[in-house]
Amino acid sequence: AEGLAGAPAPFDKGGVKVALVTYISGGDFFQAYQAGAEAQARALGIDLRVFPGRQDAAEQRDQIDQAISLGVEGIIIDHGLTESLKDVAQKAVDAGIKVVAFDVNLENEKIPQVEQSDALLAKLALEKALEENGTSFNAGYVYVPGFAPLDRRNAVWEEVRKANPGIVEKARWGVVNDTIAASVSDQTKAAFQANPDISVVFAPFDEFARGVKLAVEELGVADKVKIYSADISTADIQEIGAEGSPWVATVATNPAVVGAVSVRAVALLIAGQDPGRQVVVEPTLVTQAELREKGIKTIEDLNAKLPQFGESAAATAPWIPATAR
Ligand code: SR1
Repeated sequence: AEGLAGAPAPFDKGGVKVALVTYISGGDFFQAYQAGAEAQARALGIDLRVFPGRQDAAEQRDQIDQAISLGVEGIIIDHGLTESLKDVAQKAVDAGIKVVAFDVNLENEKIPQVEQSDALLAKLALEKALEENGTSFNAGYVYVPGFAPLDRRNAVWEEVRKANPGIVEKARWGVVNDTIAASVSDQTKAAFQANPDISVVFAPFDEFARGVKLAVEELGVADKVKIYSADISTADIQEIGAEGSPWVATVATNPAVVGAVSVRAVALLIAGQDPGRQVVVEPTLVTQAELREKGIKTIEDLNAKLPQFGESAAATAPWIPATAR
């Protein structure tokens, strides 16, 4: 194994084993997150073992056990459900393994939380919705409780609704499975058939937004609906920017940057350094109008045109090499 010159132990010798245990492995966000984590791991000489989740809580628990048995020095737990993970996460901590959580609350003060400032993300998306639609409209809302980022975004949705009684939530739907966009599309059709007067949909996950867009286009009501979301990918940029697209704004980080930050956070812990209890990557509002005006077609274009999108100062140290985005 290649050591990293000038790095603290054990990175000076190389070959540090870290596990990335995911809950959701499909979809653009999670693929880009993993690619960013792998790039940062390579730059640090980390031997990163990826355990792909299949939206299966029991399998994810089992994978954390496998990582413990493998003798890893760090584990990144990426999403999942608190109740099914907190005891096995504690088992890893008790075994002396450094653990970082991305978007899952493991109720453990030894485990730093990486997040995208979900409260700010939801606030920026909903401010844009209010700016464009006023404070009275019939809304659809896509939400699945139990996922930390969605729960944090939901808290803001509830506050905004309370502050604006003219916003009527006509229907709520959502699912996290292995075909999220297709399933949400089917649910959206049923919701719109029962509530044809919905004009705004808050869908704070790009797989949700993609499903809603597909459904309203198939129903022929895309010109009467506006979708506000979270997340972005090159495929999303094309969907948002397309002629007549109802998907008008999203608030997002670059998921590859979040993956890199997660690896840096666990590397700091392994080196005996403190990444902080909350490791936050700030999101950016991206509108359909801006994508069209600036001719942004890909994530690389976004990195170039919005510099704050393509990098984060979270969990950095002079000995940690930056990675190409
Ligand atoms: C089911 S949770 C989905 C969210 O996780 C990440 O935070 C992404 O932003 C995505 O929206």
